[in-house]
Amino acid sequence: MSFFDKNRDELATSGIDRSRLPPGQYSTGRFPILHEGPVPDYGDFSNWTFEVVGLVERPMKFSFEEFRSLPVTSVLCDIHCVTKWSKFDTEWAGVTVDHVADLAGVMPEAKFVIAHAEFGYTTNLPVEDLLGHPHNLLAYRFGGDELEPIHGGPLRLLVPHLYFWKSAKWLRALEFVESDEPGFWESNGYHNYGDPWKEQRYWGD
Ligand SMILES: Nc1nc2c(c(=O)[nH]1)N[C@H]1C(S)=C(S)[C@@H](COP(=O)(O)O)O[C@H]1N2
Ligand SMILES: [Mo]
Repeated sequence: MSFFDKNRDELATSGIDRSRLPPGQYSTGRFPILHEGPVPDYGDFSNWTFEVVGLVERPMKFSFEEFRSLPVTSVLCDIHCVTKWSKFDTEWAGVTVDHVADLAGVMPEAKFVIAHAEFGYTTNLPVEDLLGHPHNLLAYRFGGDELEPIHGGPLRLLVPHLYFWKSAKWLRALEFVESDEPGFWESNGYHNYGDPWKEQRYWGD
């Protein structure tokens, strides 16, 4: 029996319905670390900001303290990485994307969003995949603790219904735009959309 088949069977014994595992994935209890480039060091966060820009009625710029004073929501979700690991029942807390989008007032012309992270990392997704999904979070806590810098602290995007590369670590801005622009991995061979249930891993899948 292959590693993948065995892993899928083992899920049942841990009480997890195997239908929660997308095709070609295996479940892990670990939390692998995957990113391009260095981990930013923000010191006391006095220079850190988070912005909502582009096609919005009210562009937003939050300081660290301003962002942390927004209402906190907890999310329990499964995450799926294109490198084939999935992790079940991950616990996050932060501000819902919808809350911040409502503050900014996203214009109807906005069709896509570019998530901008530290050091120029970007990822793109359709507006309808960003807004109106209660699990989509601007996350700064994981498993009850402050999100570690190595996993994207002090702020990462969480879009659990797409492959995890869309969940940009060290998020600094959301930019609403009219036309799509492939982000970092999307320009380097990954699928433009990245639906784990359709195994949209690479261009052409
Ligand atoms: N800023 C930034 N965010 C990123 C990446 C990156 O290279 N830079 N890699 C993505 C990829 S490919 C994955 S699988 C996840 C990994 O998140 P983790 O290290 O917390 O598991 O982060 C995503 N977010
Ligand atoms: Mo990834």
